[in-house]
This record gives sequence, structure tokens and C-alpha cells, in this order.
Amino acid sequence: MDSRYLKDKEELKQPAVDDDRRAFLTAGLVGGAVAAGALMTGAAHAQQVAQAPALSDKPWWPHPKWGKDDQAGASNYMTPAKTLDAVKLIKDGKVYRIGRVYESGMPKFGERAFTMRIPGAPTGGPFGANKLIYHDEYLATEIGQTGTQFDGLGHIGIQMGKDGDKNEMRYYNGITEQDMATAYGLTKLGVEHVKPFFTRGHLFDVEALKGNMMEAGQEITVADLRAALQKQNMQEADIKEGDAVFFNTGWGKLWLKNNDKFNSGEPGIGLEVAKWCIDKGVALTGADTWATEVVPNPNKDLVFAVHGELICKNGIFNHENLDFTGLIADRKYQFAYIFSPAPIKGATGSNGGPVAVT
Ligand code: UVW
Repeated sequence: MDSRYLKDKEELKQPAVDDDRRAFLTAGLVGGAVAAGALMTGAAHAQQVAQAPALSDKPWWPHPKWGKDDQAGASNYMTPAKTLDAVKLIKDGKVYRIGRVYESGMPKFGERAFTMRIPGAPTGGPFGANKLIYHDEYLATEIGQTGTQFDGLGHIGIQMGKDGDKNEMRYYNGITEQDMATAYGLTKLGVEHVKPFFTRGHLFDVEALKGNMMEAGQEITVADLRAALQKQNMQEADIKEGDAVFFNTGWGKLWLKNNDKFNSGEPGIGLEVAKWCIDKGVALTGADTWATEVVPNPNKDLVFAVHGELICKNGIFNHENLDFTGLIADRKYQFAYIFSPAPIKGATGSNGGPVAVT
């Protein structure tokens, strides 16, 4: 039996889990992160840390482009013109699934769960002279936050005041915990406000650039992105406002193969690339990892800082645990990215089946 199940009940109490989680998210405390630091020269690592801008504590609301009442964030870039522009990237009509299969054994963040049951077997019937029988499933999970997951604007906030002060826990457009949180779903910023994505997608194969799978705590830099663009024969100027950008780190190879390592941290983007994404006005980021951003952050004071900057402050969405295997095998780095989040009222995000069409 897995030793996790033999733990004393005391150990499973939530505060202990939170402490473990905090420790694991903090730079330098995870073996992978130390290893990643060692992969870079000391100077390069120090420079990376120095590059990370300090977090601004200035209010980020109202949104300068979409106004104080907006709840759709960067999905506002989805327009008929954007659709037609994305269609120009479709050349051979090939459709790639870039989402993963949902199953209970997949790696999950923290104490999240994914449990499916088919009651009855069959659930019901037979009905009528034709003796029709049927199956239904019951699913217990953090539906927008397990497996391939799309982070909505109600997922990430920043505490601006004292612990427990819900009037100063701020989300996109300054909406507070007090304004939006109920036990039965978010009353603001639920994923139902997000417009379906049909946009231009650009994939950076950073794993190929580095020549191997990146390691936990290893940060993708803007220089890496520019080198990947050159290697892939792409132009930076071709990344337009409202486009989606994706990062392949190789970490996805651990999916179901070594879940413990997959969960132990991850390579990804830091605040430098986050700023680049904000300056470009991208609508969405995504990766083959569970957070898209580097964990632990090379700046040991920061935890999920990219989530805060992109989602909370700028309304830029994030799609996690993607699978670019097919695209990379076919050397397809630009495509139409199509994804309509499941419009579950008051949900923080969405599962689903995103596709790339080339
Ligand atoms: C958190 O929920 C903090 O992270 P993620 O969006 O990666 O699941």
C-alpha cells in the first residue's frame, strides 16, 4: 500500500498540508530547484533573480482597456476579425488535441482529487419495448483545476490587507473576496463570463532549444524565447495582441510516468517573460506543466507571482497541463488555438478539450 495512506490522521490535518505546500513552493527548498540552480552558471542564475521585478503593490484596477465592470479579461480580444486572422494559420486542416485524458491517476496539485463513478452499471433502464439502458457518471473534482485546466479570473487574487480581511483580497478589476465569494460559486468573475477562444497560437519549444527536458526551478527567459523563435524560423513581430503563446519544457514527459517528480516543482516562465506577454498583449499563456510558471521561483520571496501578474492584474488567461507532442512531432509551431471553457456559473476555471488546428 502507498505509504501516503498510512499517515497518522494528525499529519493529514490541513495546516500541516499547507505548511508542506508553502515549503515546497519556496525557492531553494526543493532538490529539483537546487539542481536547476546548479544547471545555470552562478552568474546567470544571479542575473535571472535580479531581473525579476519587485511586485507592485499599486492597485491594478479599473482595467485600462476593458473598464471597471469587465469580467471577461483578455478574452475580449476574441472578435470576428481575430477568428479570420487565426484561420489564415490553417493550412492542412489537421486537428491536434492538446489537452490530456482525465483520469484519477493523473498528477494533481496539493490535495486536489479526481474521482469518477458510474452508479448502477447500467445506471438505468431498460426503458420501453426497445429495452434501452444507459450510463451516467458522477464526478467529484475541482472541476476547473485538475488535469488540463484553464485558469479563469476568479482563480487567483492577491491579499492587499491584513490576514482575513476579505475587503482587501483583490482579484481582477479589483473585485474583492467579499464581493464575489460564496459557498455555492463565485458571484463575480465566474468562468461563464469568458468568451470562447479562437485565436492565433504560437508554440515555443524550449525543450528542443535546450536539447533536453528543463528542470524544476529553471526559468524560461525572453532570450530563450527569441532563440526558440529563430530556431523555429518565426518572427517575434508576428505575435499579435490577443494571440496565445505556449511553452514546451519537456516536463510533460513525466505525466503518469513520474507524478512525484512532476508535482515536485517545474520549469517555466518567470516575471521577465510575464512582462513580455503583458507588453505584447497576449490573451493566454499555456504550457506542458501544471502552472506554466517556474516553481519554485528563482526569487525565493515569490510564489506563483506570474499567476498574480497575468491573471489577477492583467486578465490574461492560463492553460495548464497541455500536451504538444503531436505538434512538435510535425514541427507545427503556429496554429489556430480553439477552446471554449465550460460555462459553469461561478467556477474558477475549466477542464475540457482544447485543440490546435494547422
Ligand atoms: C494554483 O492553483 C495556485 O495554481 P494552478 O493554477 O497552477 O493550479
